[in-house]
Amino acid sequence: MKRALITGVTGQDGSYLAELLLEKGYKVYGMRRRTSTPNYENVQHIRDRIHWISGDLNDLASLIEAVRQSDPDEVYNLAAQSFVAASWPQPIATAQMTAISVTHMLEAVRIVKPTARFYQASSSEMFGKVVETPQKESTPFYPRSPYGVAKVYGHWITVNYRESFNMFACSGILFNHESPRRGLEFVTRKVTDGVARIKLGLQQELRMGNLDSLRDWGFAGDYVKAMWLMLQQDEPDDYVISTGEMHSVMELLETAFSYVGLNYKDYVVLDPEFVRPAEVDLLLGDCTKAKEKLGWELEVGFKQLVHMMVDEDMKRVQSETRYYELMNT
Ligand code: NDP
Ligand code: GDR
Repeated sequence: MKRALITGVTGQDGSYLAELLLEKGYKVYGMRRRTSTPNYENVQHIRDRIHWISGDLNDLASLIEAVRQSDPDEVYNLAAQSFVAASWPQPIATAQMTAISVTHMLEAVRIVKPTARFYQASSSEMFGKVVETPQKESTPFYPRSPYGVAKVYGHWITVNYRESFNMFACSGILFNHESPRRGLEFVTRKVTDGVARIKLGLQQELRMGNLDSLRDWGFAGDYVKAMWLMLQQDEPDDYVISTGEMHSVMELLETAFSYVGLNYKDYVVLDPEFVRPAEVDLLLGDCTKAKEKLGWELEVGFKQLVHMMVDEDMKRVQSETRYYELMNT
């Protein structure tokens, strides 16, 4: 039985990856940090099948202990401060959790189990300002946020450990991927949750930032398969994972609102609070290498993804409403 350690297992990607590895018969160790109010929402359905280890990215001793306890064949380093907008008001915390923490994790693996295969969650946000389009593994980085800068560090330190210590370390440069488990502050989920609340009469408007930005949005369930595939190859390498299609935030709004018979123009209010100090105008990935070398294929397209997320948010908001009505009768 193969053993895997996942950091960030309670997040969107961690939950899909844990499901995938459990299906494949892995013994899955999930590292989670201590919080005053633990949140297992994304992994509730598999909570009993995960071996839980307490640890924090900022605490190297706890990471060493996590690797020692799990004795992993594969380590998936997904934990990070992952919200780009929060990286301006919290640039130092972001550097610690998204950049330096990668060295912590690599050191823990190098010291305790250097033969373990290592996956680093890198990001299309590293491409930032458009230098070349579509963006591929060889496209130079030009990050536009403290988050993007931190991810560039995480990417290069992973490459450096591979080249310095001969570790099997891979960096997956993943473009935006979404799901009903996406955090509520990210744009797709903010929109699908807003659509559900507006449709059900619980909210009157949706306050948004830059509607012109273009993103290459895929489904998280498809993307975690690529993470696994990267660690099954003969040689470690870095891969772009994307759909090769891009859509604007405006198209996202149109797709989500029209699905429930509404016109987004009647509800969307532009709010400077959600406009970023520097924007990544356009992200479009070329994942030819992943298709050819990993045999990776995506299954869920943009429209299907948005509809899936609206459906799930409609169900969730309806059941929350019923619950509060019951509590108040
Ligand atoms: P989420 O924000 O959903 O999950 C982040 C996870 O990291 C959570 O489990 C969180 O725990 C954990 N975490 C945060 N800080 C710490 C800490 N100090 N110690 C231990 N755990 C911590 O992110 P996603 O699942 O969307 O993304 C996974 C990774 O992939 C991230 O590194 C992200 O930057 C990267 N990425 C994501 C993309 C996307 O489109 N989703 C695209 C490219 C890269 P808690 O539940 O306690 O908050
Ligand atoms: P992003 O995702 O920054 O690409 O990072 P996000 O969904 O936050 O923003 C996408 C685009 O939408 C624009 N936008 C808004 N965004 C939010 N959150 N809220 C709004 O109201 C709003 N209005 C417009 C943004 O300006 C931006 O252009 C995600 C994260 O998952 C990262 O961790 C990951 O590395 C990258 O994707 C790839």
